[in-house]
Amino acid sequence: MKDIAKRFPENPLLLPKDITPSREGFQVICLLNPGVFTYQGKTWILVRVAESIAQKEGVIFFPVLNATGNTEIIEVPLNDPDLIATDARVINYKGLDYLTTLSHLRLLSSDDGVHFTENGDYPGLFGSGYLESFGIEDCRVSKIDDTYYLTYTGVSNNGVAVGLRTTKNWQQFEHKGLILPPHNKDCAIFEEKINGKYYALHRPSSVDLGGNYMWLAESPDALHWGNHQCLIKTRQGFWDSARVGAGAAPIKTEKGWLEIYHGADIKHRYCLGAFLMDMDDPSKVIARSTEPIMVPTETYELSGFFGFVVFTNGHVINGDELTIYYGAADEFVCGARFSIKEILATMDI
Ligand code: MAN
Repeated sequence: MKDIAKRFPENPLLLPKDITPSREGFQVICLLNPGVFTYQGKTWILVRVAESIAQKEGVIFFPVLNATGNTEIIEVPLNDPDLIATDARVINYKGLDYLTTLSHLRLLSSDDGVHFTENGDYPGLFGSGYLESFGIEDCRVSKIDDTYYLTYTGVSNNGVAVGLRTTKNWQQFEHKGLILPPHNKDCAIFEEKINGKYYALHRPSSVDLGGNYMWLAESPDALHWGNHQCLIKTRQGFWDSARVGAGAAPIKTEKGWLEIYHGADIKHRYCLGAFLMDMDDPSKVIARSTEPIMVPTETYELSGFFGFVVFTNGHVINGDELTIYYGAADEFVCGARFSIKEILATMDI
């Protein structure tokens, strides 16, 4: 299927081998889903680094952080009847879920938006505390005034939830704890207050009634969130029939707030789409794309750690040009450009 993304010819921009593991004995398995921001004239990505240790035949190892912040390795024989390992990302052992990899976030910067390098002055961000013992993932970065708000997925055996850290200089961070309890992820804070309030998109999951829908919340201080409203649902028979979740912060356009989001179907194919919210009242959805604006089509999107995935949670805007950075096949970092006008033209406004 043809889409309207103009992929970088240099894709994939980053592969797991381009990053040094966080500690000896670890291997980087995936580099994915970067948050994006500009700082000191450069483009920065806060990339999710998913690590594990070298696997041995007949055994599965999975790393978790313990209470002191050190890594522990859990080892289970593959033929253990209490082990269910059918998804590359998650396993179930003795009735409990674990992740096959442990993620942290790494800062890389670039002058041209294509070639990214790490700089020792900006260390990585790691899970901390018992609510992040399975790592931190998929960070959205929103800048409001001179503060960067980092909303990320904190994972532990207590559930999958949204954590917040803030920074002004990318060297000192304030840990604000969980702002949305499990099960919740894909949280993006609007980069401007609307009528004096902060707004955020987020994705709680409700398995019995409801589903994996996108919600809107408001807050007086970006810490305490309330007045939750259900905004965007999955659509049966569509490319976004199983789950939907916000990308990065909404983009302010003449027509309203434009959000690029991911939608997955029951076969776990992840595409990107868009919807538009009213400028003064984002709980009003004005339009939504019927067809995806980006579909996994390239080899690096179709095959990798978890194939058939394009997933974005970071972008840079320059006039009409939207540059998204995205995780391809849950393994590589890639880039693509769009015209904002062209995205808006795909929607019935
Ligand atoms: C899903 C996937 C994984 C992720 C877990 C926890 O299974 O998105 O990549 O690690 O959720 O967030």
